[in-house]
Amino acid sequence: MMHFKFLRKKIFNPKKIYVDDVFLVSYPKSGNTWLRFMLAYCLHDIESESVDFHNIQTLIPDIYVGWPTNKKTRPRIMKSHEPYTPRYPRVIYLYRDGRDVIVSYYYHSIQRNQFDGTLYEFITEFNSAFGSWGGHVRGWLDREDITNTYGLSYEHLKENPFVELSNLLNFIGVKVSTARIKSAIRLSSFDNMRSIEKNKGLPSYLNANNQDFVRKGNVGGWKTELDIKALDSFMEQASDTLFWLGYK
Ligand code: PPS
Repeated sequence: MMHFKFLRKKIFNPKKIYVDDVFLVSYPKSGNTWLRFMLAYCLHDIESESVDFHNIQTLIPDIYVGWPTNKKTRPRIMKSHEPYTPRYPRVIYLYRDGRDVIVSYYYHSIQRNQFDGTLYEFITEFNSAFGSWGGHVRGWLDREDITNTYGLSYEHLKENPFVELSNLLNFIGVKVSTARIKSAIRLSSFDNMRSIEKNKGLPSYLNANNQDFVRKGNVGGWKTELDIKALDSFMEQASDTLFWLGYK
């Protein structure tokens, strides 16, 4: 039985790309929105009181929602889920433990009625428009010349956000004060983003039957979600990449 709807393949034709453009790339559900919020606070003077799920599209646009319209702000930073493409001049690649990603992606797909089976069935049957988790990570990070690519992990960001964000801003080539970085981290905490979601809501393209977008934000949540069969099946597909990235 087929448990998923075939999703339209998101082949994306970028408009004009500048040499200093930065693409914030990740496999779905790797924490991209959280990093977008932190970068938005660091790089933009936010006139309203907070970054929210509506104005983030103007600040750090998601390319599937719309190409940047603000021509003045450079470098531009844009969110993408594309599998490896040589067209992006500079890339921040955010990765997360594939076992947590697959659990998060499962709930995301269930909430959006893109899938209606079990987690095991999701792992064995789901056909993401962006390919497999392992293939995506290897495509972006396992290359000989990755000098234009800065890789960082969700787990390290959680563990040491100040150091990770400071290094990332160096890669982008912008100077941001310590106070501003600290406040970006605080304002983008899980609890704050959750209340922003509750108070200001989600745009329709993110809203999924009124389920939480800022869901759990756990490291290692997979341990209580994946049964042996589902875990074995995921490890069969992805253990080489998990171990290559240093996950246990
Ligand atoms: S998407 O739909 O691909 O853009 O999703 P993405 O933003 O990449 O990832 C969603 C997961 O990130 C969690 N999240 C956070 N974690 C930590 N801190 C903060 N502030 C935060 N905000 C969102 C979100 O809950 C999703 O993970 P899960 O495991 O489902 O909770």
